[in-house]
Amino acid sequence: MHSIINARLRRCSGLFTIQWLDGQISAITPQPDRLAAQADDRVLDAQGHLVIAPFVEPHIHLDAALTAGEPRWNQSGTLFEGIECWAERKAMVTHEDTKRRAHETIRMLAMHGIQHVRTHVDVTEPGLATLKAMLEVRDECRSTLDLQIVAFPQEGIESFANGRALMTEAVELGVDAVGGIPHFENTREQGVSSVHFLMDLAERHGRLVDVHCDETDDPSSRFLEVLAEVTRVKGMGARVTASHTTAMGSYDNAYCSKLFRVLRQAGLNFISCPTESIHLQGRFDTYPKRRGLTRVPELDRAGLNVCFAQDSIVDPWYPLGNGNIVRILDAGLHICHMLGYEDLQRALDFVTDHSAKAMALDERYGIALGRPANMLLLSADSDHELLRTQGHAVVSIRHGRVIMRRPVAEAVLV
Ligand code: 17E
Ligand code: FE2
Repeated sequence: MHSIINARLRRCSGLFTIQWLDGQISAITPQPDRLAAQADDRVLDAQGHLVIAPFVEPHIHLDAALTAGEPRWNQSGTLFEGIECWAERKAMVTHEDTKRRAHETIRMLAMHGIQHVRTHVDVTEPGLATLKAMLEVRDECRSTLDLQIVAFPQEGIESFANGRALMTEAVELGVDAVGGIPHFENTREQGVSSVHFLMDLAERHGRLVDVHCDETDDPSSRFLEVLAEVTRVKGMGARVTASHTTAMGSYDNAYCSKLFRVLRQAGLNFISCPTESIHLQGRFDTYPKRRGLTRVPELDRAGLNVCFAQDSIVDPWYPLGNGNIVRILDAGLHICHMLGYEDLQRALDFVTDHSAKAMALDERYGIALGRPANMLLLSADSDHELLRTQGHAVVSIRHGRVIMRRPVAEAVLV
């Protein structure tokens, strides 16, 4: 295939023809009229539907995917019991088991039009066998998607034996980003020192940062201010992401008005995992029950970059999931009171451009001349309509080749 006709582009009126050559977009031409379908299998007729850059999954745990119930189910539904179940499953992981589950999950993501993925990989494991398996997966899946790996200290940096050394070794093995989990460290001081440690490590080795930060309903979990301030001082804003920050849903407004000043100065990115957080948070409440999400619309209105992610697929923290990021967007918009007209016009930003920005994909992403010919044909002609119809990516093109087709079946009333 080398072109798409009758394509609608987001934020543009009219229809377009998109052409590519040697895996790169070579022309984007406005069409004065709708073109007749051609009997040429090198030309795809978009029929007026949207053509967009691929969906992005900026936060998932591929190493734990497809392990729910092994060896036991998370009965309380809390983050902490999830971590305990995972510690038991982790003791049984093998190289082949990790790779098989990761590849199977990557196939689910690709079937939903995702071509860029950031996965956290647990490095609180002496020997780092899981990380070594995932580094192989990163190479093996290149024809399907681009994978970024975060060194994620699930059981802490300061409160896990040799935590600092494991993080350093993970960076030397070639991870793309450095992670953290300050709210899980044994003390507030350890949480703070873990953030300083991981930021220095990332700066020294030129890596991105993505921290599980304040993933709790505890309003006194305030590590985001530390992460943001260190980010500001180091001038690393575009390269740093705070994931979850669910405690912000429990901070009072007076503290948030001060916090947001620091966040704006730092300019870091945010990732919210709405299905995961609505499931894991609020667990210590009776009624009223907190939603347990960060302040997504407020961060967005403050000019900060926010995106949505899946986090889990059938793991100790979340028993569902199928790779469909549009389902996550749907849930996120509902939970965050973001079904207003303006939000629906631009809803896909939260699973495309914003996520690409958080992953620092830069020139590797977007429908523009000279960029990789990576794109999706959607089943609808607007963001609003895709959500309303619970639509899908129906064709996924990568480096100019079709890698996924989804037949669209319509119900017939009889
Ligand atoms: N680990 C963690 O600390 N938090 C999560 N939401 C998941 C794993 C999925
Ligand atoms: Fe996570």
